[in-house]
Amino acid sequence: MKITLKLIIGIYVFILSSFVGNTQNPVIQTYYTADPAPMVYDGTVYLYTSHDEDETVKNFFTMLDWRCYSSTDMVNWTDHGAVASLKSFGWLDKQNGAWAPQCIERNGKFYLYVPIHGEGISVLVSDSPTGPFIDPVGKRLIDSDHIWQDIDPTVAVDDNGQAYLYWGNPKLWYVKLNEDMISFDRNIGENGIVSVEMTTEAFGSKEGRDGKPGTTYTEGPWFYKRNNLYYMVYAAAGIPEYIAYSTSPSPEGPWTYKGNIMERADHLAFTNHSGIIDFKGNSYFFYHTQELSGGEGFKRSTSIEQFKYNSDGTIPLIKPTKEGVKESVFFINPYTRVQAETMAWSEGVKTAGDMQTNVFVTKINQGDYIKVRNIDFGKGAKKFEANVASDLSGGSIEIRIDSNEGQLLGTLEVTGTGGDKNWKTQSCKIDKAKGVHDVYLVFKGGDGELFNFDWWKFH
Ligand code: FUB
Repeated sequence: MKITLKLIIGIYVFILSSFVGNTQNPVIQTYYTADPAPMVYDGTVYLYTSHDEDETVKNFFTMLDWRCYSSTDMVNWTDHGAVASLKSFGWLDKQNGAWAPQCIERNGKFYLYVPIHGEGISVLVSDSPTGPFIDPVGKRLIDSDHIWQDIDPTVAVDDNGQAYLYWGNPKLWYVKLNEDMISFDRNIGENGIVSVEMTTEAFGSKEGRDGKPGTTYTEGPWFYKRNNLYYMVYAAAGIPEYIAYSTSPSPEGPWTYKGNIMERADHLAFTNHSGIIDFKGNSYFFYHTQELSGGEGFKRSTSIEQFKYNSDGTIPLIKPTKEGVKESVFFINPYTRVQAETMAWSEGVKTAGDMQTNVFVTKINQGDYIKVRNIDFGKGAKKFEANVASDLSGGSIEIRIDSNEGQLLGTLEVTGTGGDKNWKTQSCKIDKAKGVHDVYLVFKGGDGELFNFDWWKFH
């Protein structure tokens, strides 16, 4: 291996971060984000999530929209806002039920498959992974007679071009999608819908809710192919749920039960829901917990663990951790605009807007902060600039490195801009910063909300 300066700096940052104890999970702190569905596209991971509202209504899942985040390094996530919602469907008269989504790209179009609890599974389409998504069908996609069981769609396109959509709780069904991805082959199963045989060989054994012998399969399937083996990962034996999986030599089964991936634990929620990807040579397991401040069974948040497949393709038991992904696979360049809503961790703040209206950081109060990991200052930065908006007198941004109380490089005094959407770029000199650091933007000011924050850049 070539020993380069970057490699030495990387090892230094890694060792340092192990000492200061990087907490990376849950990966989004500004909203509750459940049912993670990662998609790798064009060197970027897009993370689609359902969204548990801050206020739970009638002690049940309160879920109105689907959110999207992206990352190129697996530690800093950029918020793209709510990319679709129940309102995306003109025919739908529903105030709740935006459950677990999955998005997939085909021929330059992005298909977002979503369940609406009690209304079955529908699809939205966009020219961009971050929307806007529109309804190409005008009604639900899966027109089954078991609409309440039609949740948790998962989609993959096989090497021969055949796309499969699996879903279901507590049974598992699939359709073979046509190339348009918004209709399916009606010549198989029952009007196109194939019911998977739920045997204990396929999905493990557990006593069913009716007291009769059943399988562990419960919901939240995640279907994919890797090295000629097909995987079905799912929430099992609920509730509380753990994550188990089965494999098959073909996309249509027969499936063989392979056991647990993530066991139950007190700090996990009563549901769990997973997604798995390979990205830049590493494998990542996405799941949800109730670990974010204020979290509980109806306020869940996405976490990620890196893992390695065993040599025979089996998946090891994965432990939920607070540290999550330890090493980033990319350093952030601070000399181009970085969106303020790109962060590895934050305290106190929220984001607002969407990709069409501009996403920004808001609800900034005294003492809140944003952490951005692994910023490569190279030979040195001397100036910091930020695009901000404040209808009051503003506040300030302390630019610190390696901890929220770490070395102070400089302070940007944010002055009023005449409106909380009246964006102005303001700047300050900083002490020269060199090498790779985690940057903490710490907000200071008086009572109440200080300003909105759109992007930043070093010079
Ligand atoms: O988020 C609502 C439901 O809870 C999902 O559809 C299930 O997979 C479970 O996570």
